[in-house]
Amino acid sequence: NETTLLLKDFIVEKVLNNNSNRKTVCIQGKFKDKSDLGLIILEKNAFKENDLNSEGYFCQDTKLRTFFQNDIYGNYECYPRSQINGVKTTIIYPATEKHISKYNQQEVHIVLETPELYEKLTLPHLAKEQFNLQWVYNILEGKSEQDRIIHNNTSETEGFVLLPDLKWDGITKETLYLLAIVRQRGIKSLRDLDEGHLPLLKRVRDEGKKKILEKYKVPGSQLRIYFHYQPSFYHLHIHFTYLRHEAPGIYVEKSHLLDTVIDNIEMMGNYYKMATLPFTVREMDNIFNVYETNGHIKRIETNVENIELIDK
Ligand code: M7G
Repeated sequence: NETTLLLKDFIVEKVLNNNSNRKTVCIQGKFKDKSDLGLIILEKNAFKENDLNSEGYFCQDTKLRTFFQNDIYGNYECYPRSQINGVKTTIIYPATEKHISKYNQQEVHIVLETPELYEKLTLPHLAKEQFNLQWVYNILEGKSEQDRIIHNNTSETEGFVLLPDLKWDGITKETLYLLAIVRQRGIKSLRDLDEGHLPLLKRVRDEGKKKILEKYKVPGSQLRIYFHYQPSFYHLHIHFTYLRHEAPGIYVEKSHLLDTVIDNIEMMGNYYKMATLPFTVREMDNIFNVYETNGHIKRIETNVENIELIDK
């Protein structure tokens, strides 16, 4: 499936999400002569401090278009040379319905998942429907992204791979984002963790911090190290982001700091088997239907008359 996809062959069908704050846009479309749907995610890059000099923005090739000049105030659009003006681009092809739903802007709700609801509703749903983990296995088995790996612990029980996340270019320190993927298979998420996993979790934390300090000169005290619940991919992995960077998905309703997780398990070995874990669901997700059918959540009525009634 390693065919080359060209942007010039992309036929836009729908803009799923256009976030002016994050300067990202997600577009659904088709590639010429291909029948499957594709997704393209474009993101304007953060400024690199290395580019703020006479070889970067302030070089001869930079063009300025003047909007206006008024007294001491000048307003322009700047066109730097193309190498520093790149747009981070992610292509997902072929994209499934689940990918499209993931990137669609839509109503979100919080569900309180008790251990009983996890067993009864979430788990059977996961067994039926989840994202394919092939990309994870490709990394662990040495088939993809091998040149990006920055640390590889090959122990069967405590081993993991540390590498730049898909969302990071691997260079710009300002937006540092790495992922630790554990080697052990079958640990689906935070929910599965217990005292048996403490050595693994501590190893990921300590070795991860050490490698990131060595390679990127970011100390452990400036790293946000966390799990997502629910994750998109049910093979245990841990996110490492730069504290200064407001990375996507660091919201309280989705993130659990690794240090807190370790501490909770140390106090109570089966903490995550007993805890009620909140998580967010979007109305387009199939799991929303599962929780809705069982009476745990209600869809927002978009009908204007209904909204007026609720307000009164
Ligand atoms: P998650 O918490 O399961 O889901 O994290 P999220 O996407 O809702 O955060 C999975 C993480 O893996 C995300 O941060 C993704 O950006 C990252 N990721 C996903 N894929 C398909 C890849 C990939 O192919 N390579 C790498 N390096 N990272 C990926």
